[in-house]
Amino acid sequence: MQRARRFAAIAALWLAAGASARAATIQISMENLEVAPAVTSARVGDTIEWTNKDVLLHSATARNGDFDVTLPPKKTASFVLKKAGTVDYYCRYHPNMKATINVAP
Ligand SMILES: [Cu+2]
Repeated sequence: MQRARRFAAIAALWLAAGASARAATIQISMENLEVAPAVTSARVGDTIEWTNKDVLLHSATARNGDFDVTLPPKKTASFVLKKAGTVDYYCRYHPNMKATINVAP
Protein backbone atom coordinates (compact mmCIF):
# COMPACT_ATOMS: atom_id res chain seq x y z
CA MET A 1 0.00 0.00 0.00
CA GLN A 2 2.75 2.40 1.08
CA ARG A 3 4.74 1.41 -1.96
CA ALA A 4 1.84 1.97 -4.36
CA ARG A 5 1.33 5.45 -2.95
CA ARG A 6 5.00 6.28 -3.37
CA PHE A 7 4.90 5.00 -6.92
CA ALA A 8 1.86 7.19 -7.67
CA ALA A 9 3.67 10.25 -6.29
CA ILE A 10 6.73 9.56 -8.44
CA ALA A 11 4.55 8.96 -11.50
CA ALA A 12 2.78 12.29 -10.91
CA LEU A 13 6.12 14.12 -10.69
CA TRP A 14 7.33 12.40 -13.82
CA LEU A 15 4.17 13.37 -15.70
CA ALA A 16 4.46 16.98 -14.55
CA ALA A 17 8.10 17.12 -15.72
CA GLY A 18 7.11 15.63 -19.06
CA ALA A 19 4.32 18.15 -19.54
CA SER A 20 6.59 21.12 -18.90
CA ALA A 21 9.29 19.69 -21.17
CA ARG A 22 6.74 19.55 -23.98
CA ALA A 23 5.65 23.16 -23.61
CA ALA A 24 6.97 25.23 -26.47
CA THR A 25 7.51 28.90 -27.15
CA ILE A 26 5.97 29.93 -30.44
CA GLN A 27 7.18 33.08 -32.15
CA ILE A 28 4.81 35.31 -34.08
CA SER A 29 5.90 38.53 -35.71
CA MET A 30 4.05 41.71 -36.46
CA GLU A 31 5.69 43.54 -39.30
CA ASN A 32 4.38 46.02 -41.89
CA LEU A 33 0.93 45.75 -40.28
CA GLU A 34 0.79 41.99 -40.81
CA VAL A 35 0.79 39.09 -38.40
CA ALA A 36 2.98 36.18 -39.46
CA PRO A 37 2.13 33.40 -39.36
CA ALA A 38 -1.55 34.30 -39.56
CA VAL A 39 -2.55 30.81 -38.44
CA THR A 40 -0.63 29.06 -35.66
CA SER A 41 -1.08 25.69 -34.00
CA ALA A 42 -0.23 25.39 -30.32
CA ARG A 43 -1.03 23.43 -27.19
CA VAL A 44 -2.28 24.42 -23.77
CA GLY A 45 0.81 25.41 -21.76
CA ASP A 46 2.69 26.78 -24.76
CA THR A 47 3.90 30.36 -24.72
CA ILE A 48 3.06 32.64 -27.60
CA GLU A 49 5.71 35.30 -28.06
CA TRP A 50 4.81 38.19 -30.32
CA THR A 51 7.48 40.52 -31.64
CA ASN A 52 6.42 43.89 -32.93
CA LYS A 53 8.91 44.89 -35.63
CA ASP A 54 7.00 48.02 -36.57
CA VAL A 55 7.41 51.54 -35.21
CA LEU A 56 3.68 51.58 -34.38
CA LEU A 57 1.92 50.32 -31.27
CA HIS A 58 0.12 46.99 -31.79
CA SER A 59 -1.87 44.62 -29.66
CA ALA A 60 -2.82 40.96 -29.76
CA THR A 61 -6.42 41.10 -28.62
CA ALA A 62 -8.43 37.87 -28.48
CA ARG A 63 -12.01 38.19 -29.69
CA ASN A 64 -13.14 35.81 -26.94
CA GLY A 65 -11.34 37.80 -24.22
CA ASP A 66 -8.71 35.12 -23.52
CA PHE A 67 -5.85 37.62 -23.82
CA ASP A 68 -5.11 41.23 -24.60
CA VAL A 69 -1.39 41.76 -25.01
CA THR A 70 0.02 45.22 -25.73
CA LEU A 71 3.00 45.37 -28.07
CA PRO A 72 4.91 48.65 -28.01
CA PRO A 73 7.07 49.42 -31.07
CA LYS A 74 10.10 47.12 -31.41
CA LYS A 75 9.11 45.09 -28.34
CA THR A 76 8.30 41.48 -27.54
CA ALA A 77 5.54 40.29 -25.23
CA SER A 78 4.21 36.86 -24.43
CA PHE A 79 1.22 34.95 -23.14
CA VAL A 80 0.89 31.36 -21.86
CA LEU A 81 -2.09 29.57 -23.40
CA LYS A 82 -4.43 28.25 -20.72
CA LYS A 83 -7.42 26.96 -22.67
CA ALA A 84 -7.93 24.76 -25.71
CA GLY A 85 -9.88 26.07 -28.66
CA THR A 86 -9.63 28.29 -31.68
CA VAL A 87 -8.80 31.87 -30.76
CA ASP A 88 -9.14 34.66 -33.29
CA TYR A 89 -7.29 37.82 -32.38
CA TYR A 90 -6.61 41.21 -33.92
CA CYS A 91 -4.83 44.47 -33.28
CA ARG A 92 -7.09 46.96 -31.54
CA TYR A 93 -5.26 49.86 -33.26
CA HIS A 94 -5.24 48.31 -36.73
CA PRO A 95 -8.27 46.01 -36.93
CA ASN A 96 -7.19 44.69 -40.33
CA MET A 97 -4.37 42.86 -38.57
CA LYS A 98 -5.97 39.50 -37.83
CA ALA A 99 -4.71 36.06 -36.92
CA THR A 100 -5.76 32.76 -35.39
CA ILE A 101 -4.27 30.35 -32.89
CA ASN A 102 -5.57 26.78 -32.82
CA VAL A 103 -4.92 25.55 -29.29
CA ALA A 104 -4.97 21.78 -28.78
CA PRO A 105 -5.55 20.40 -25.26
CU1 LIG B 1 -1.54 47.39 -34.77
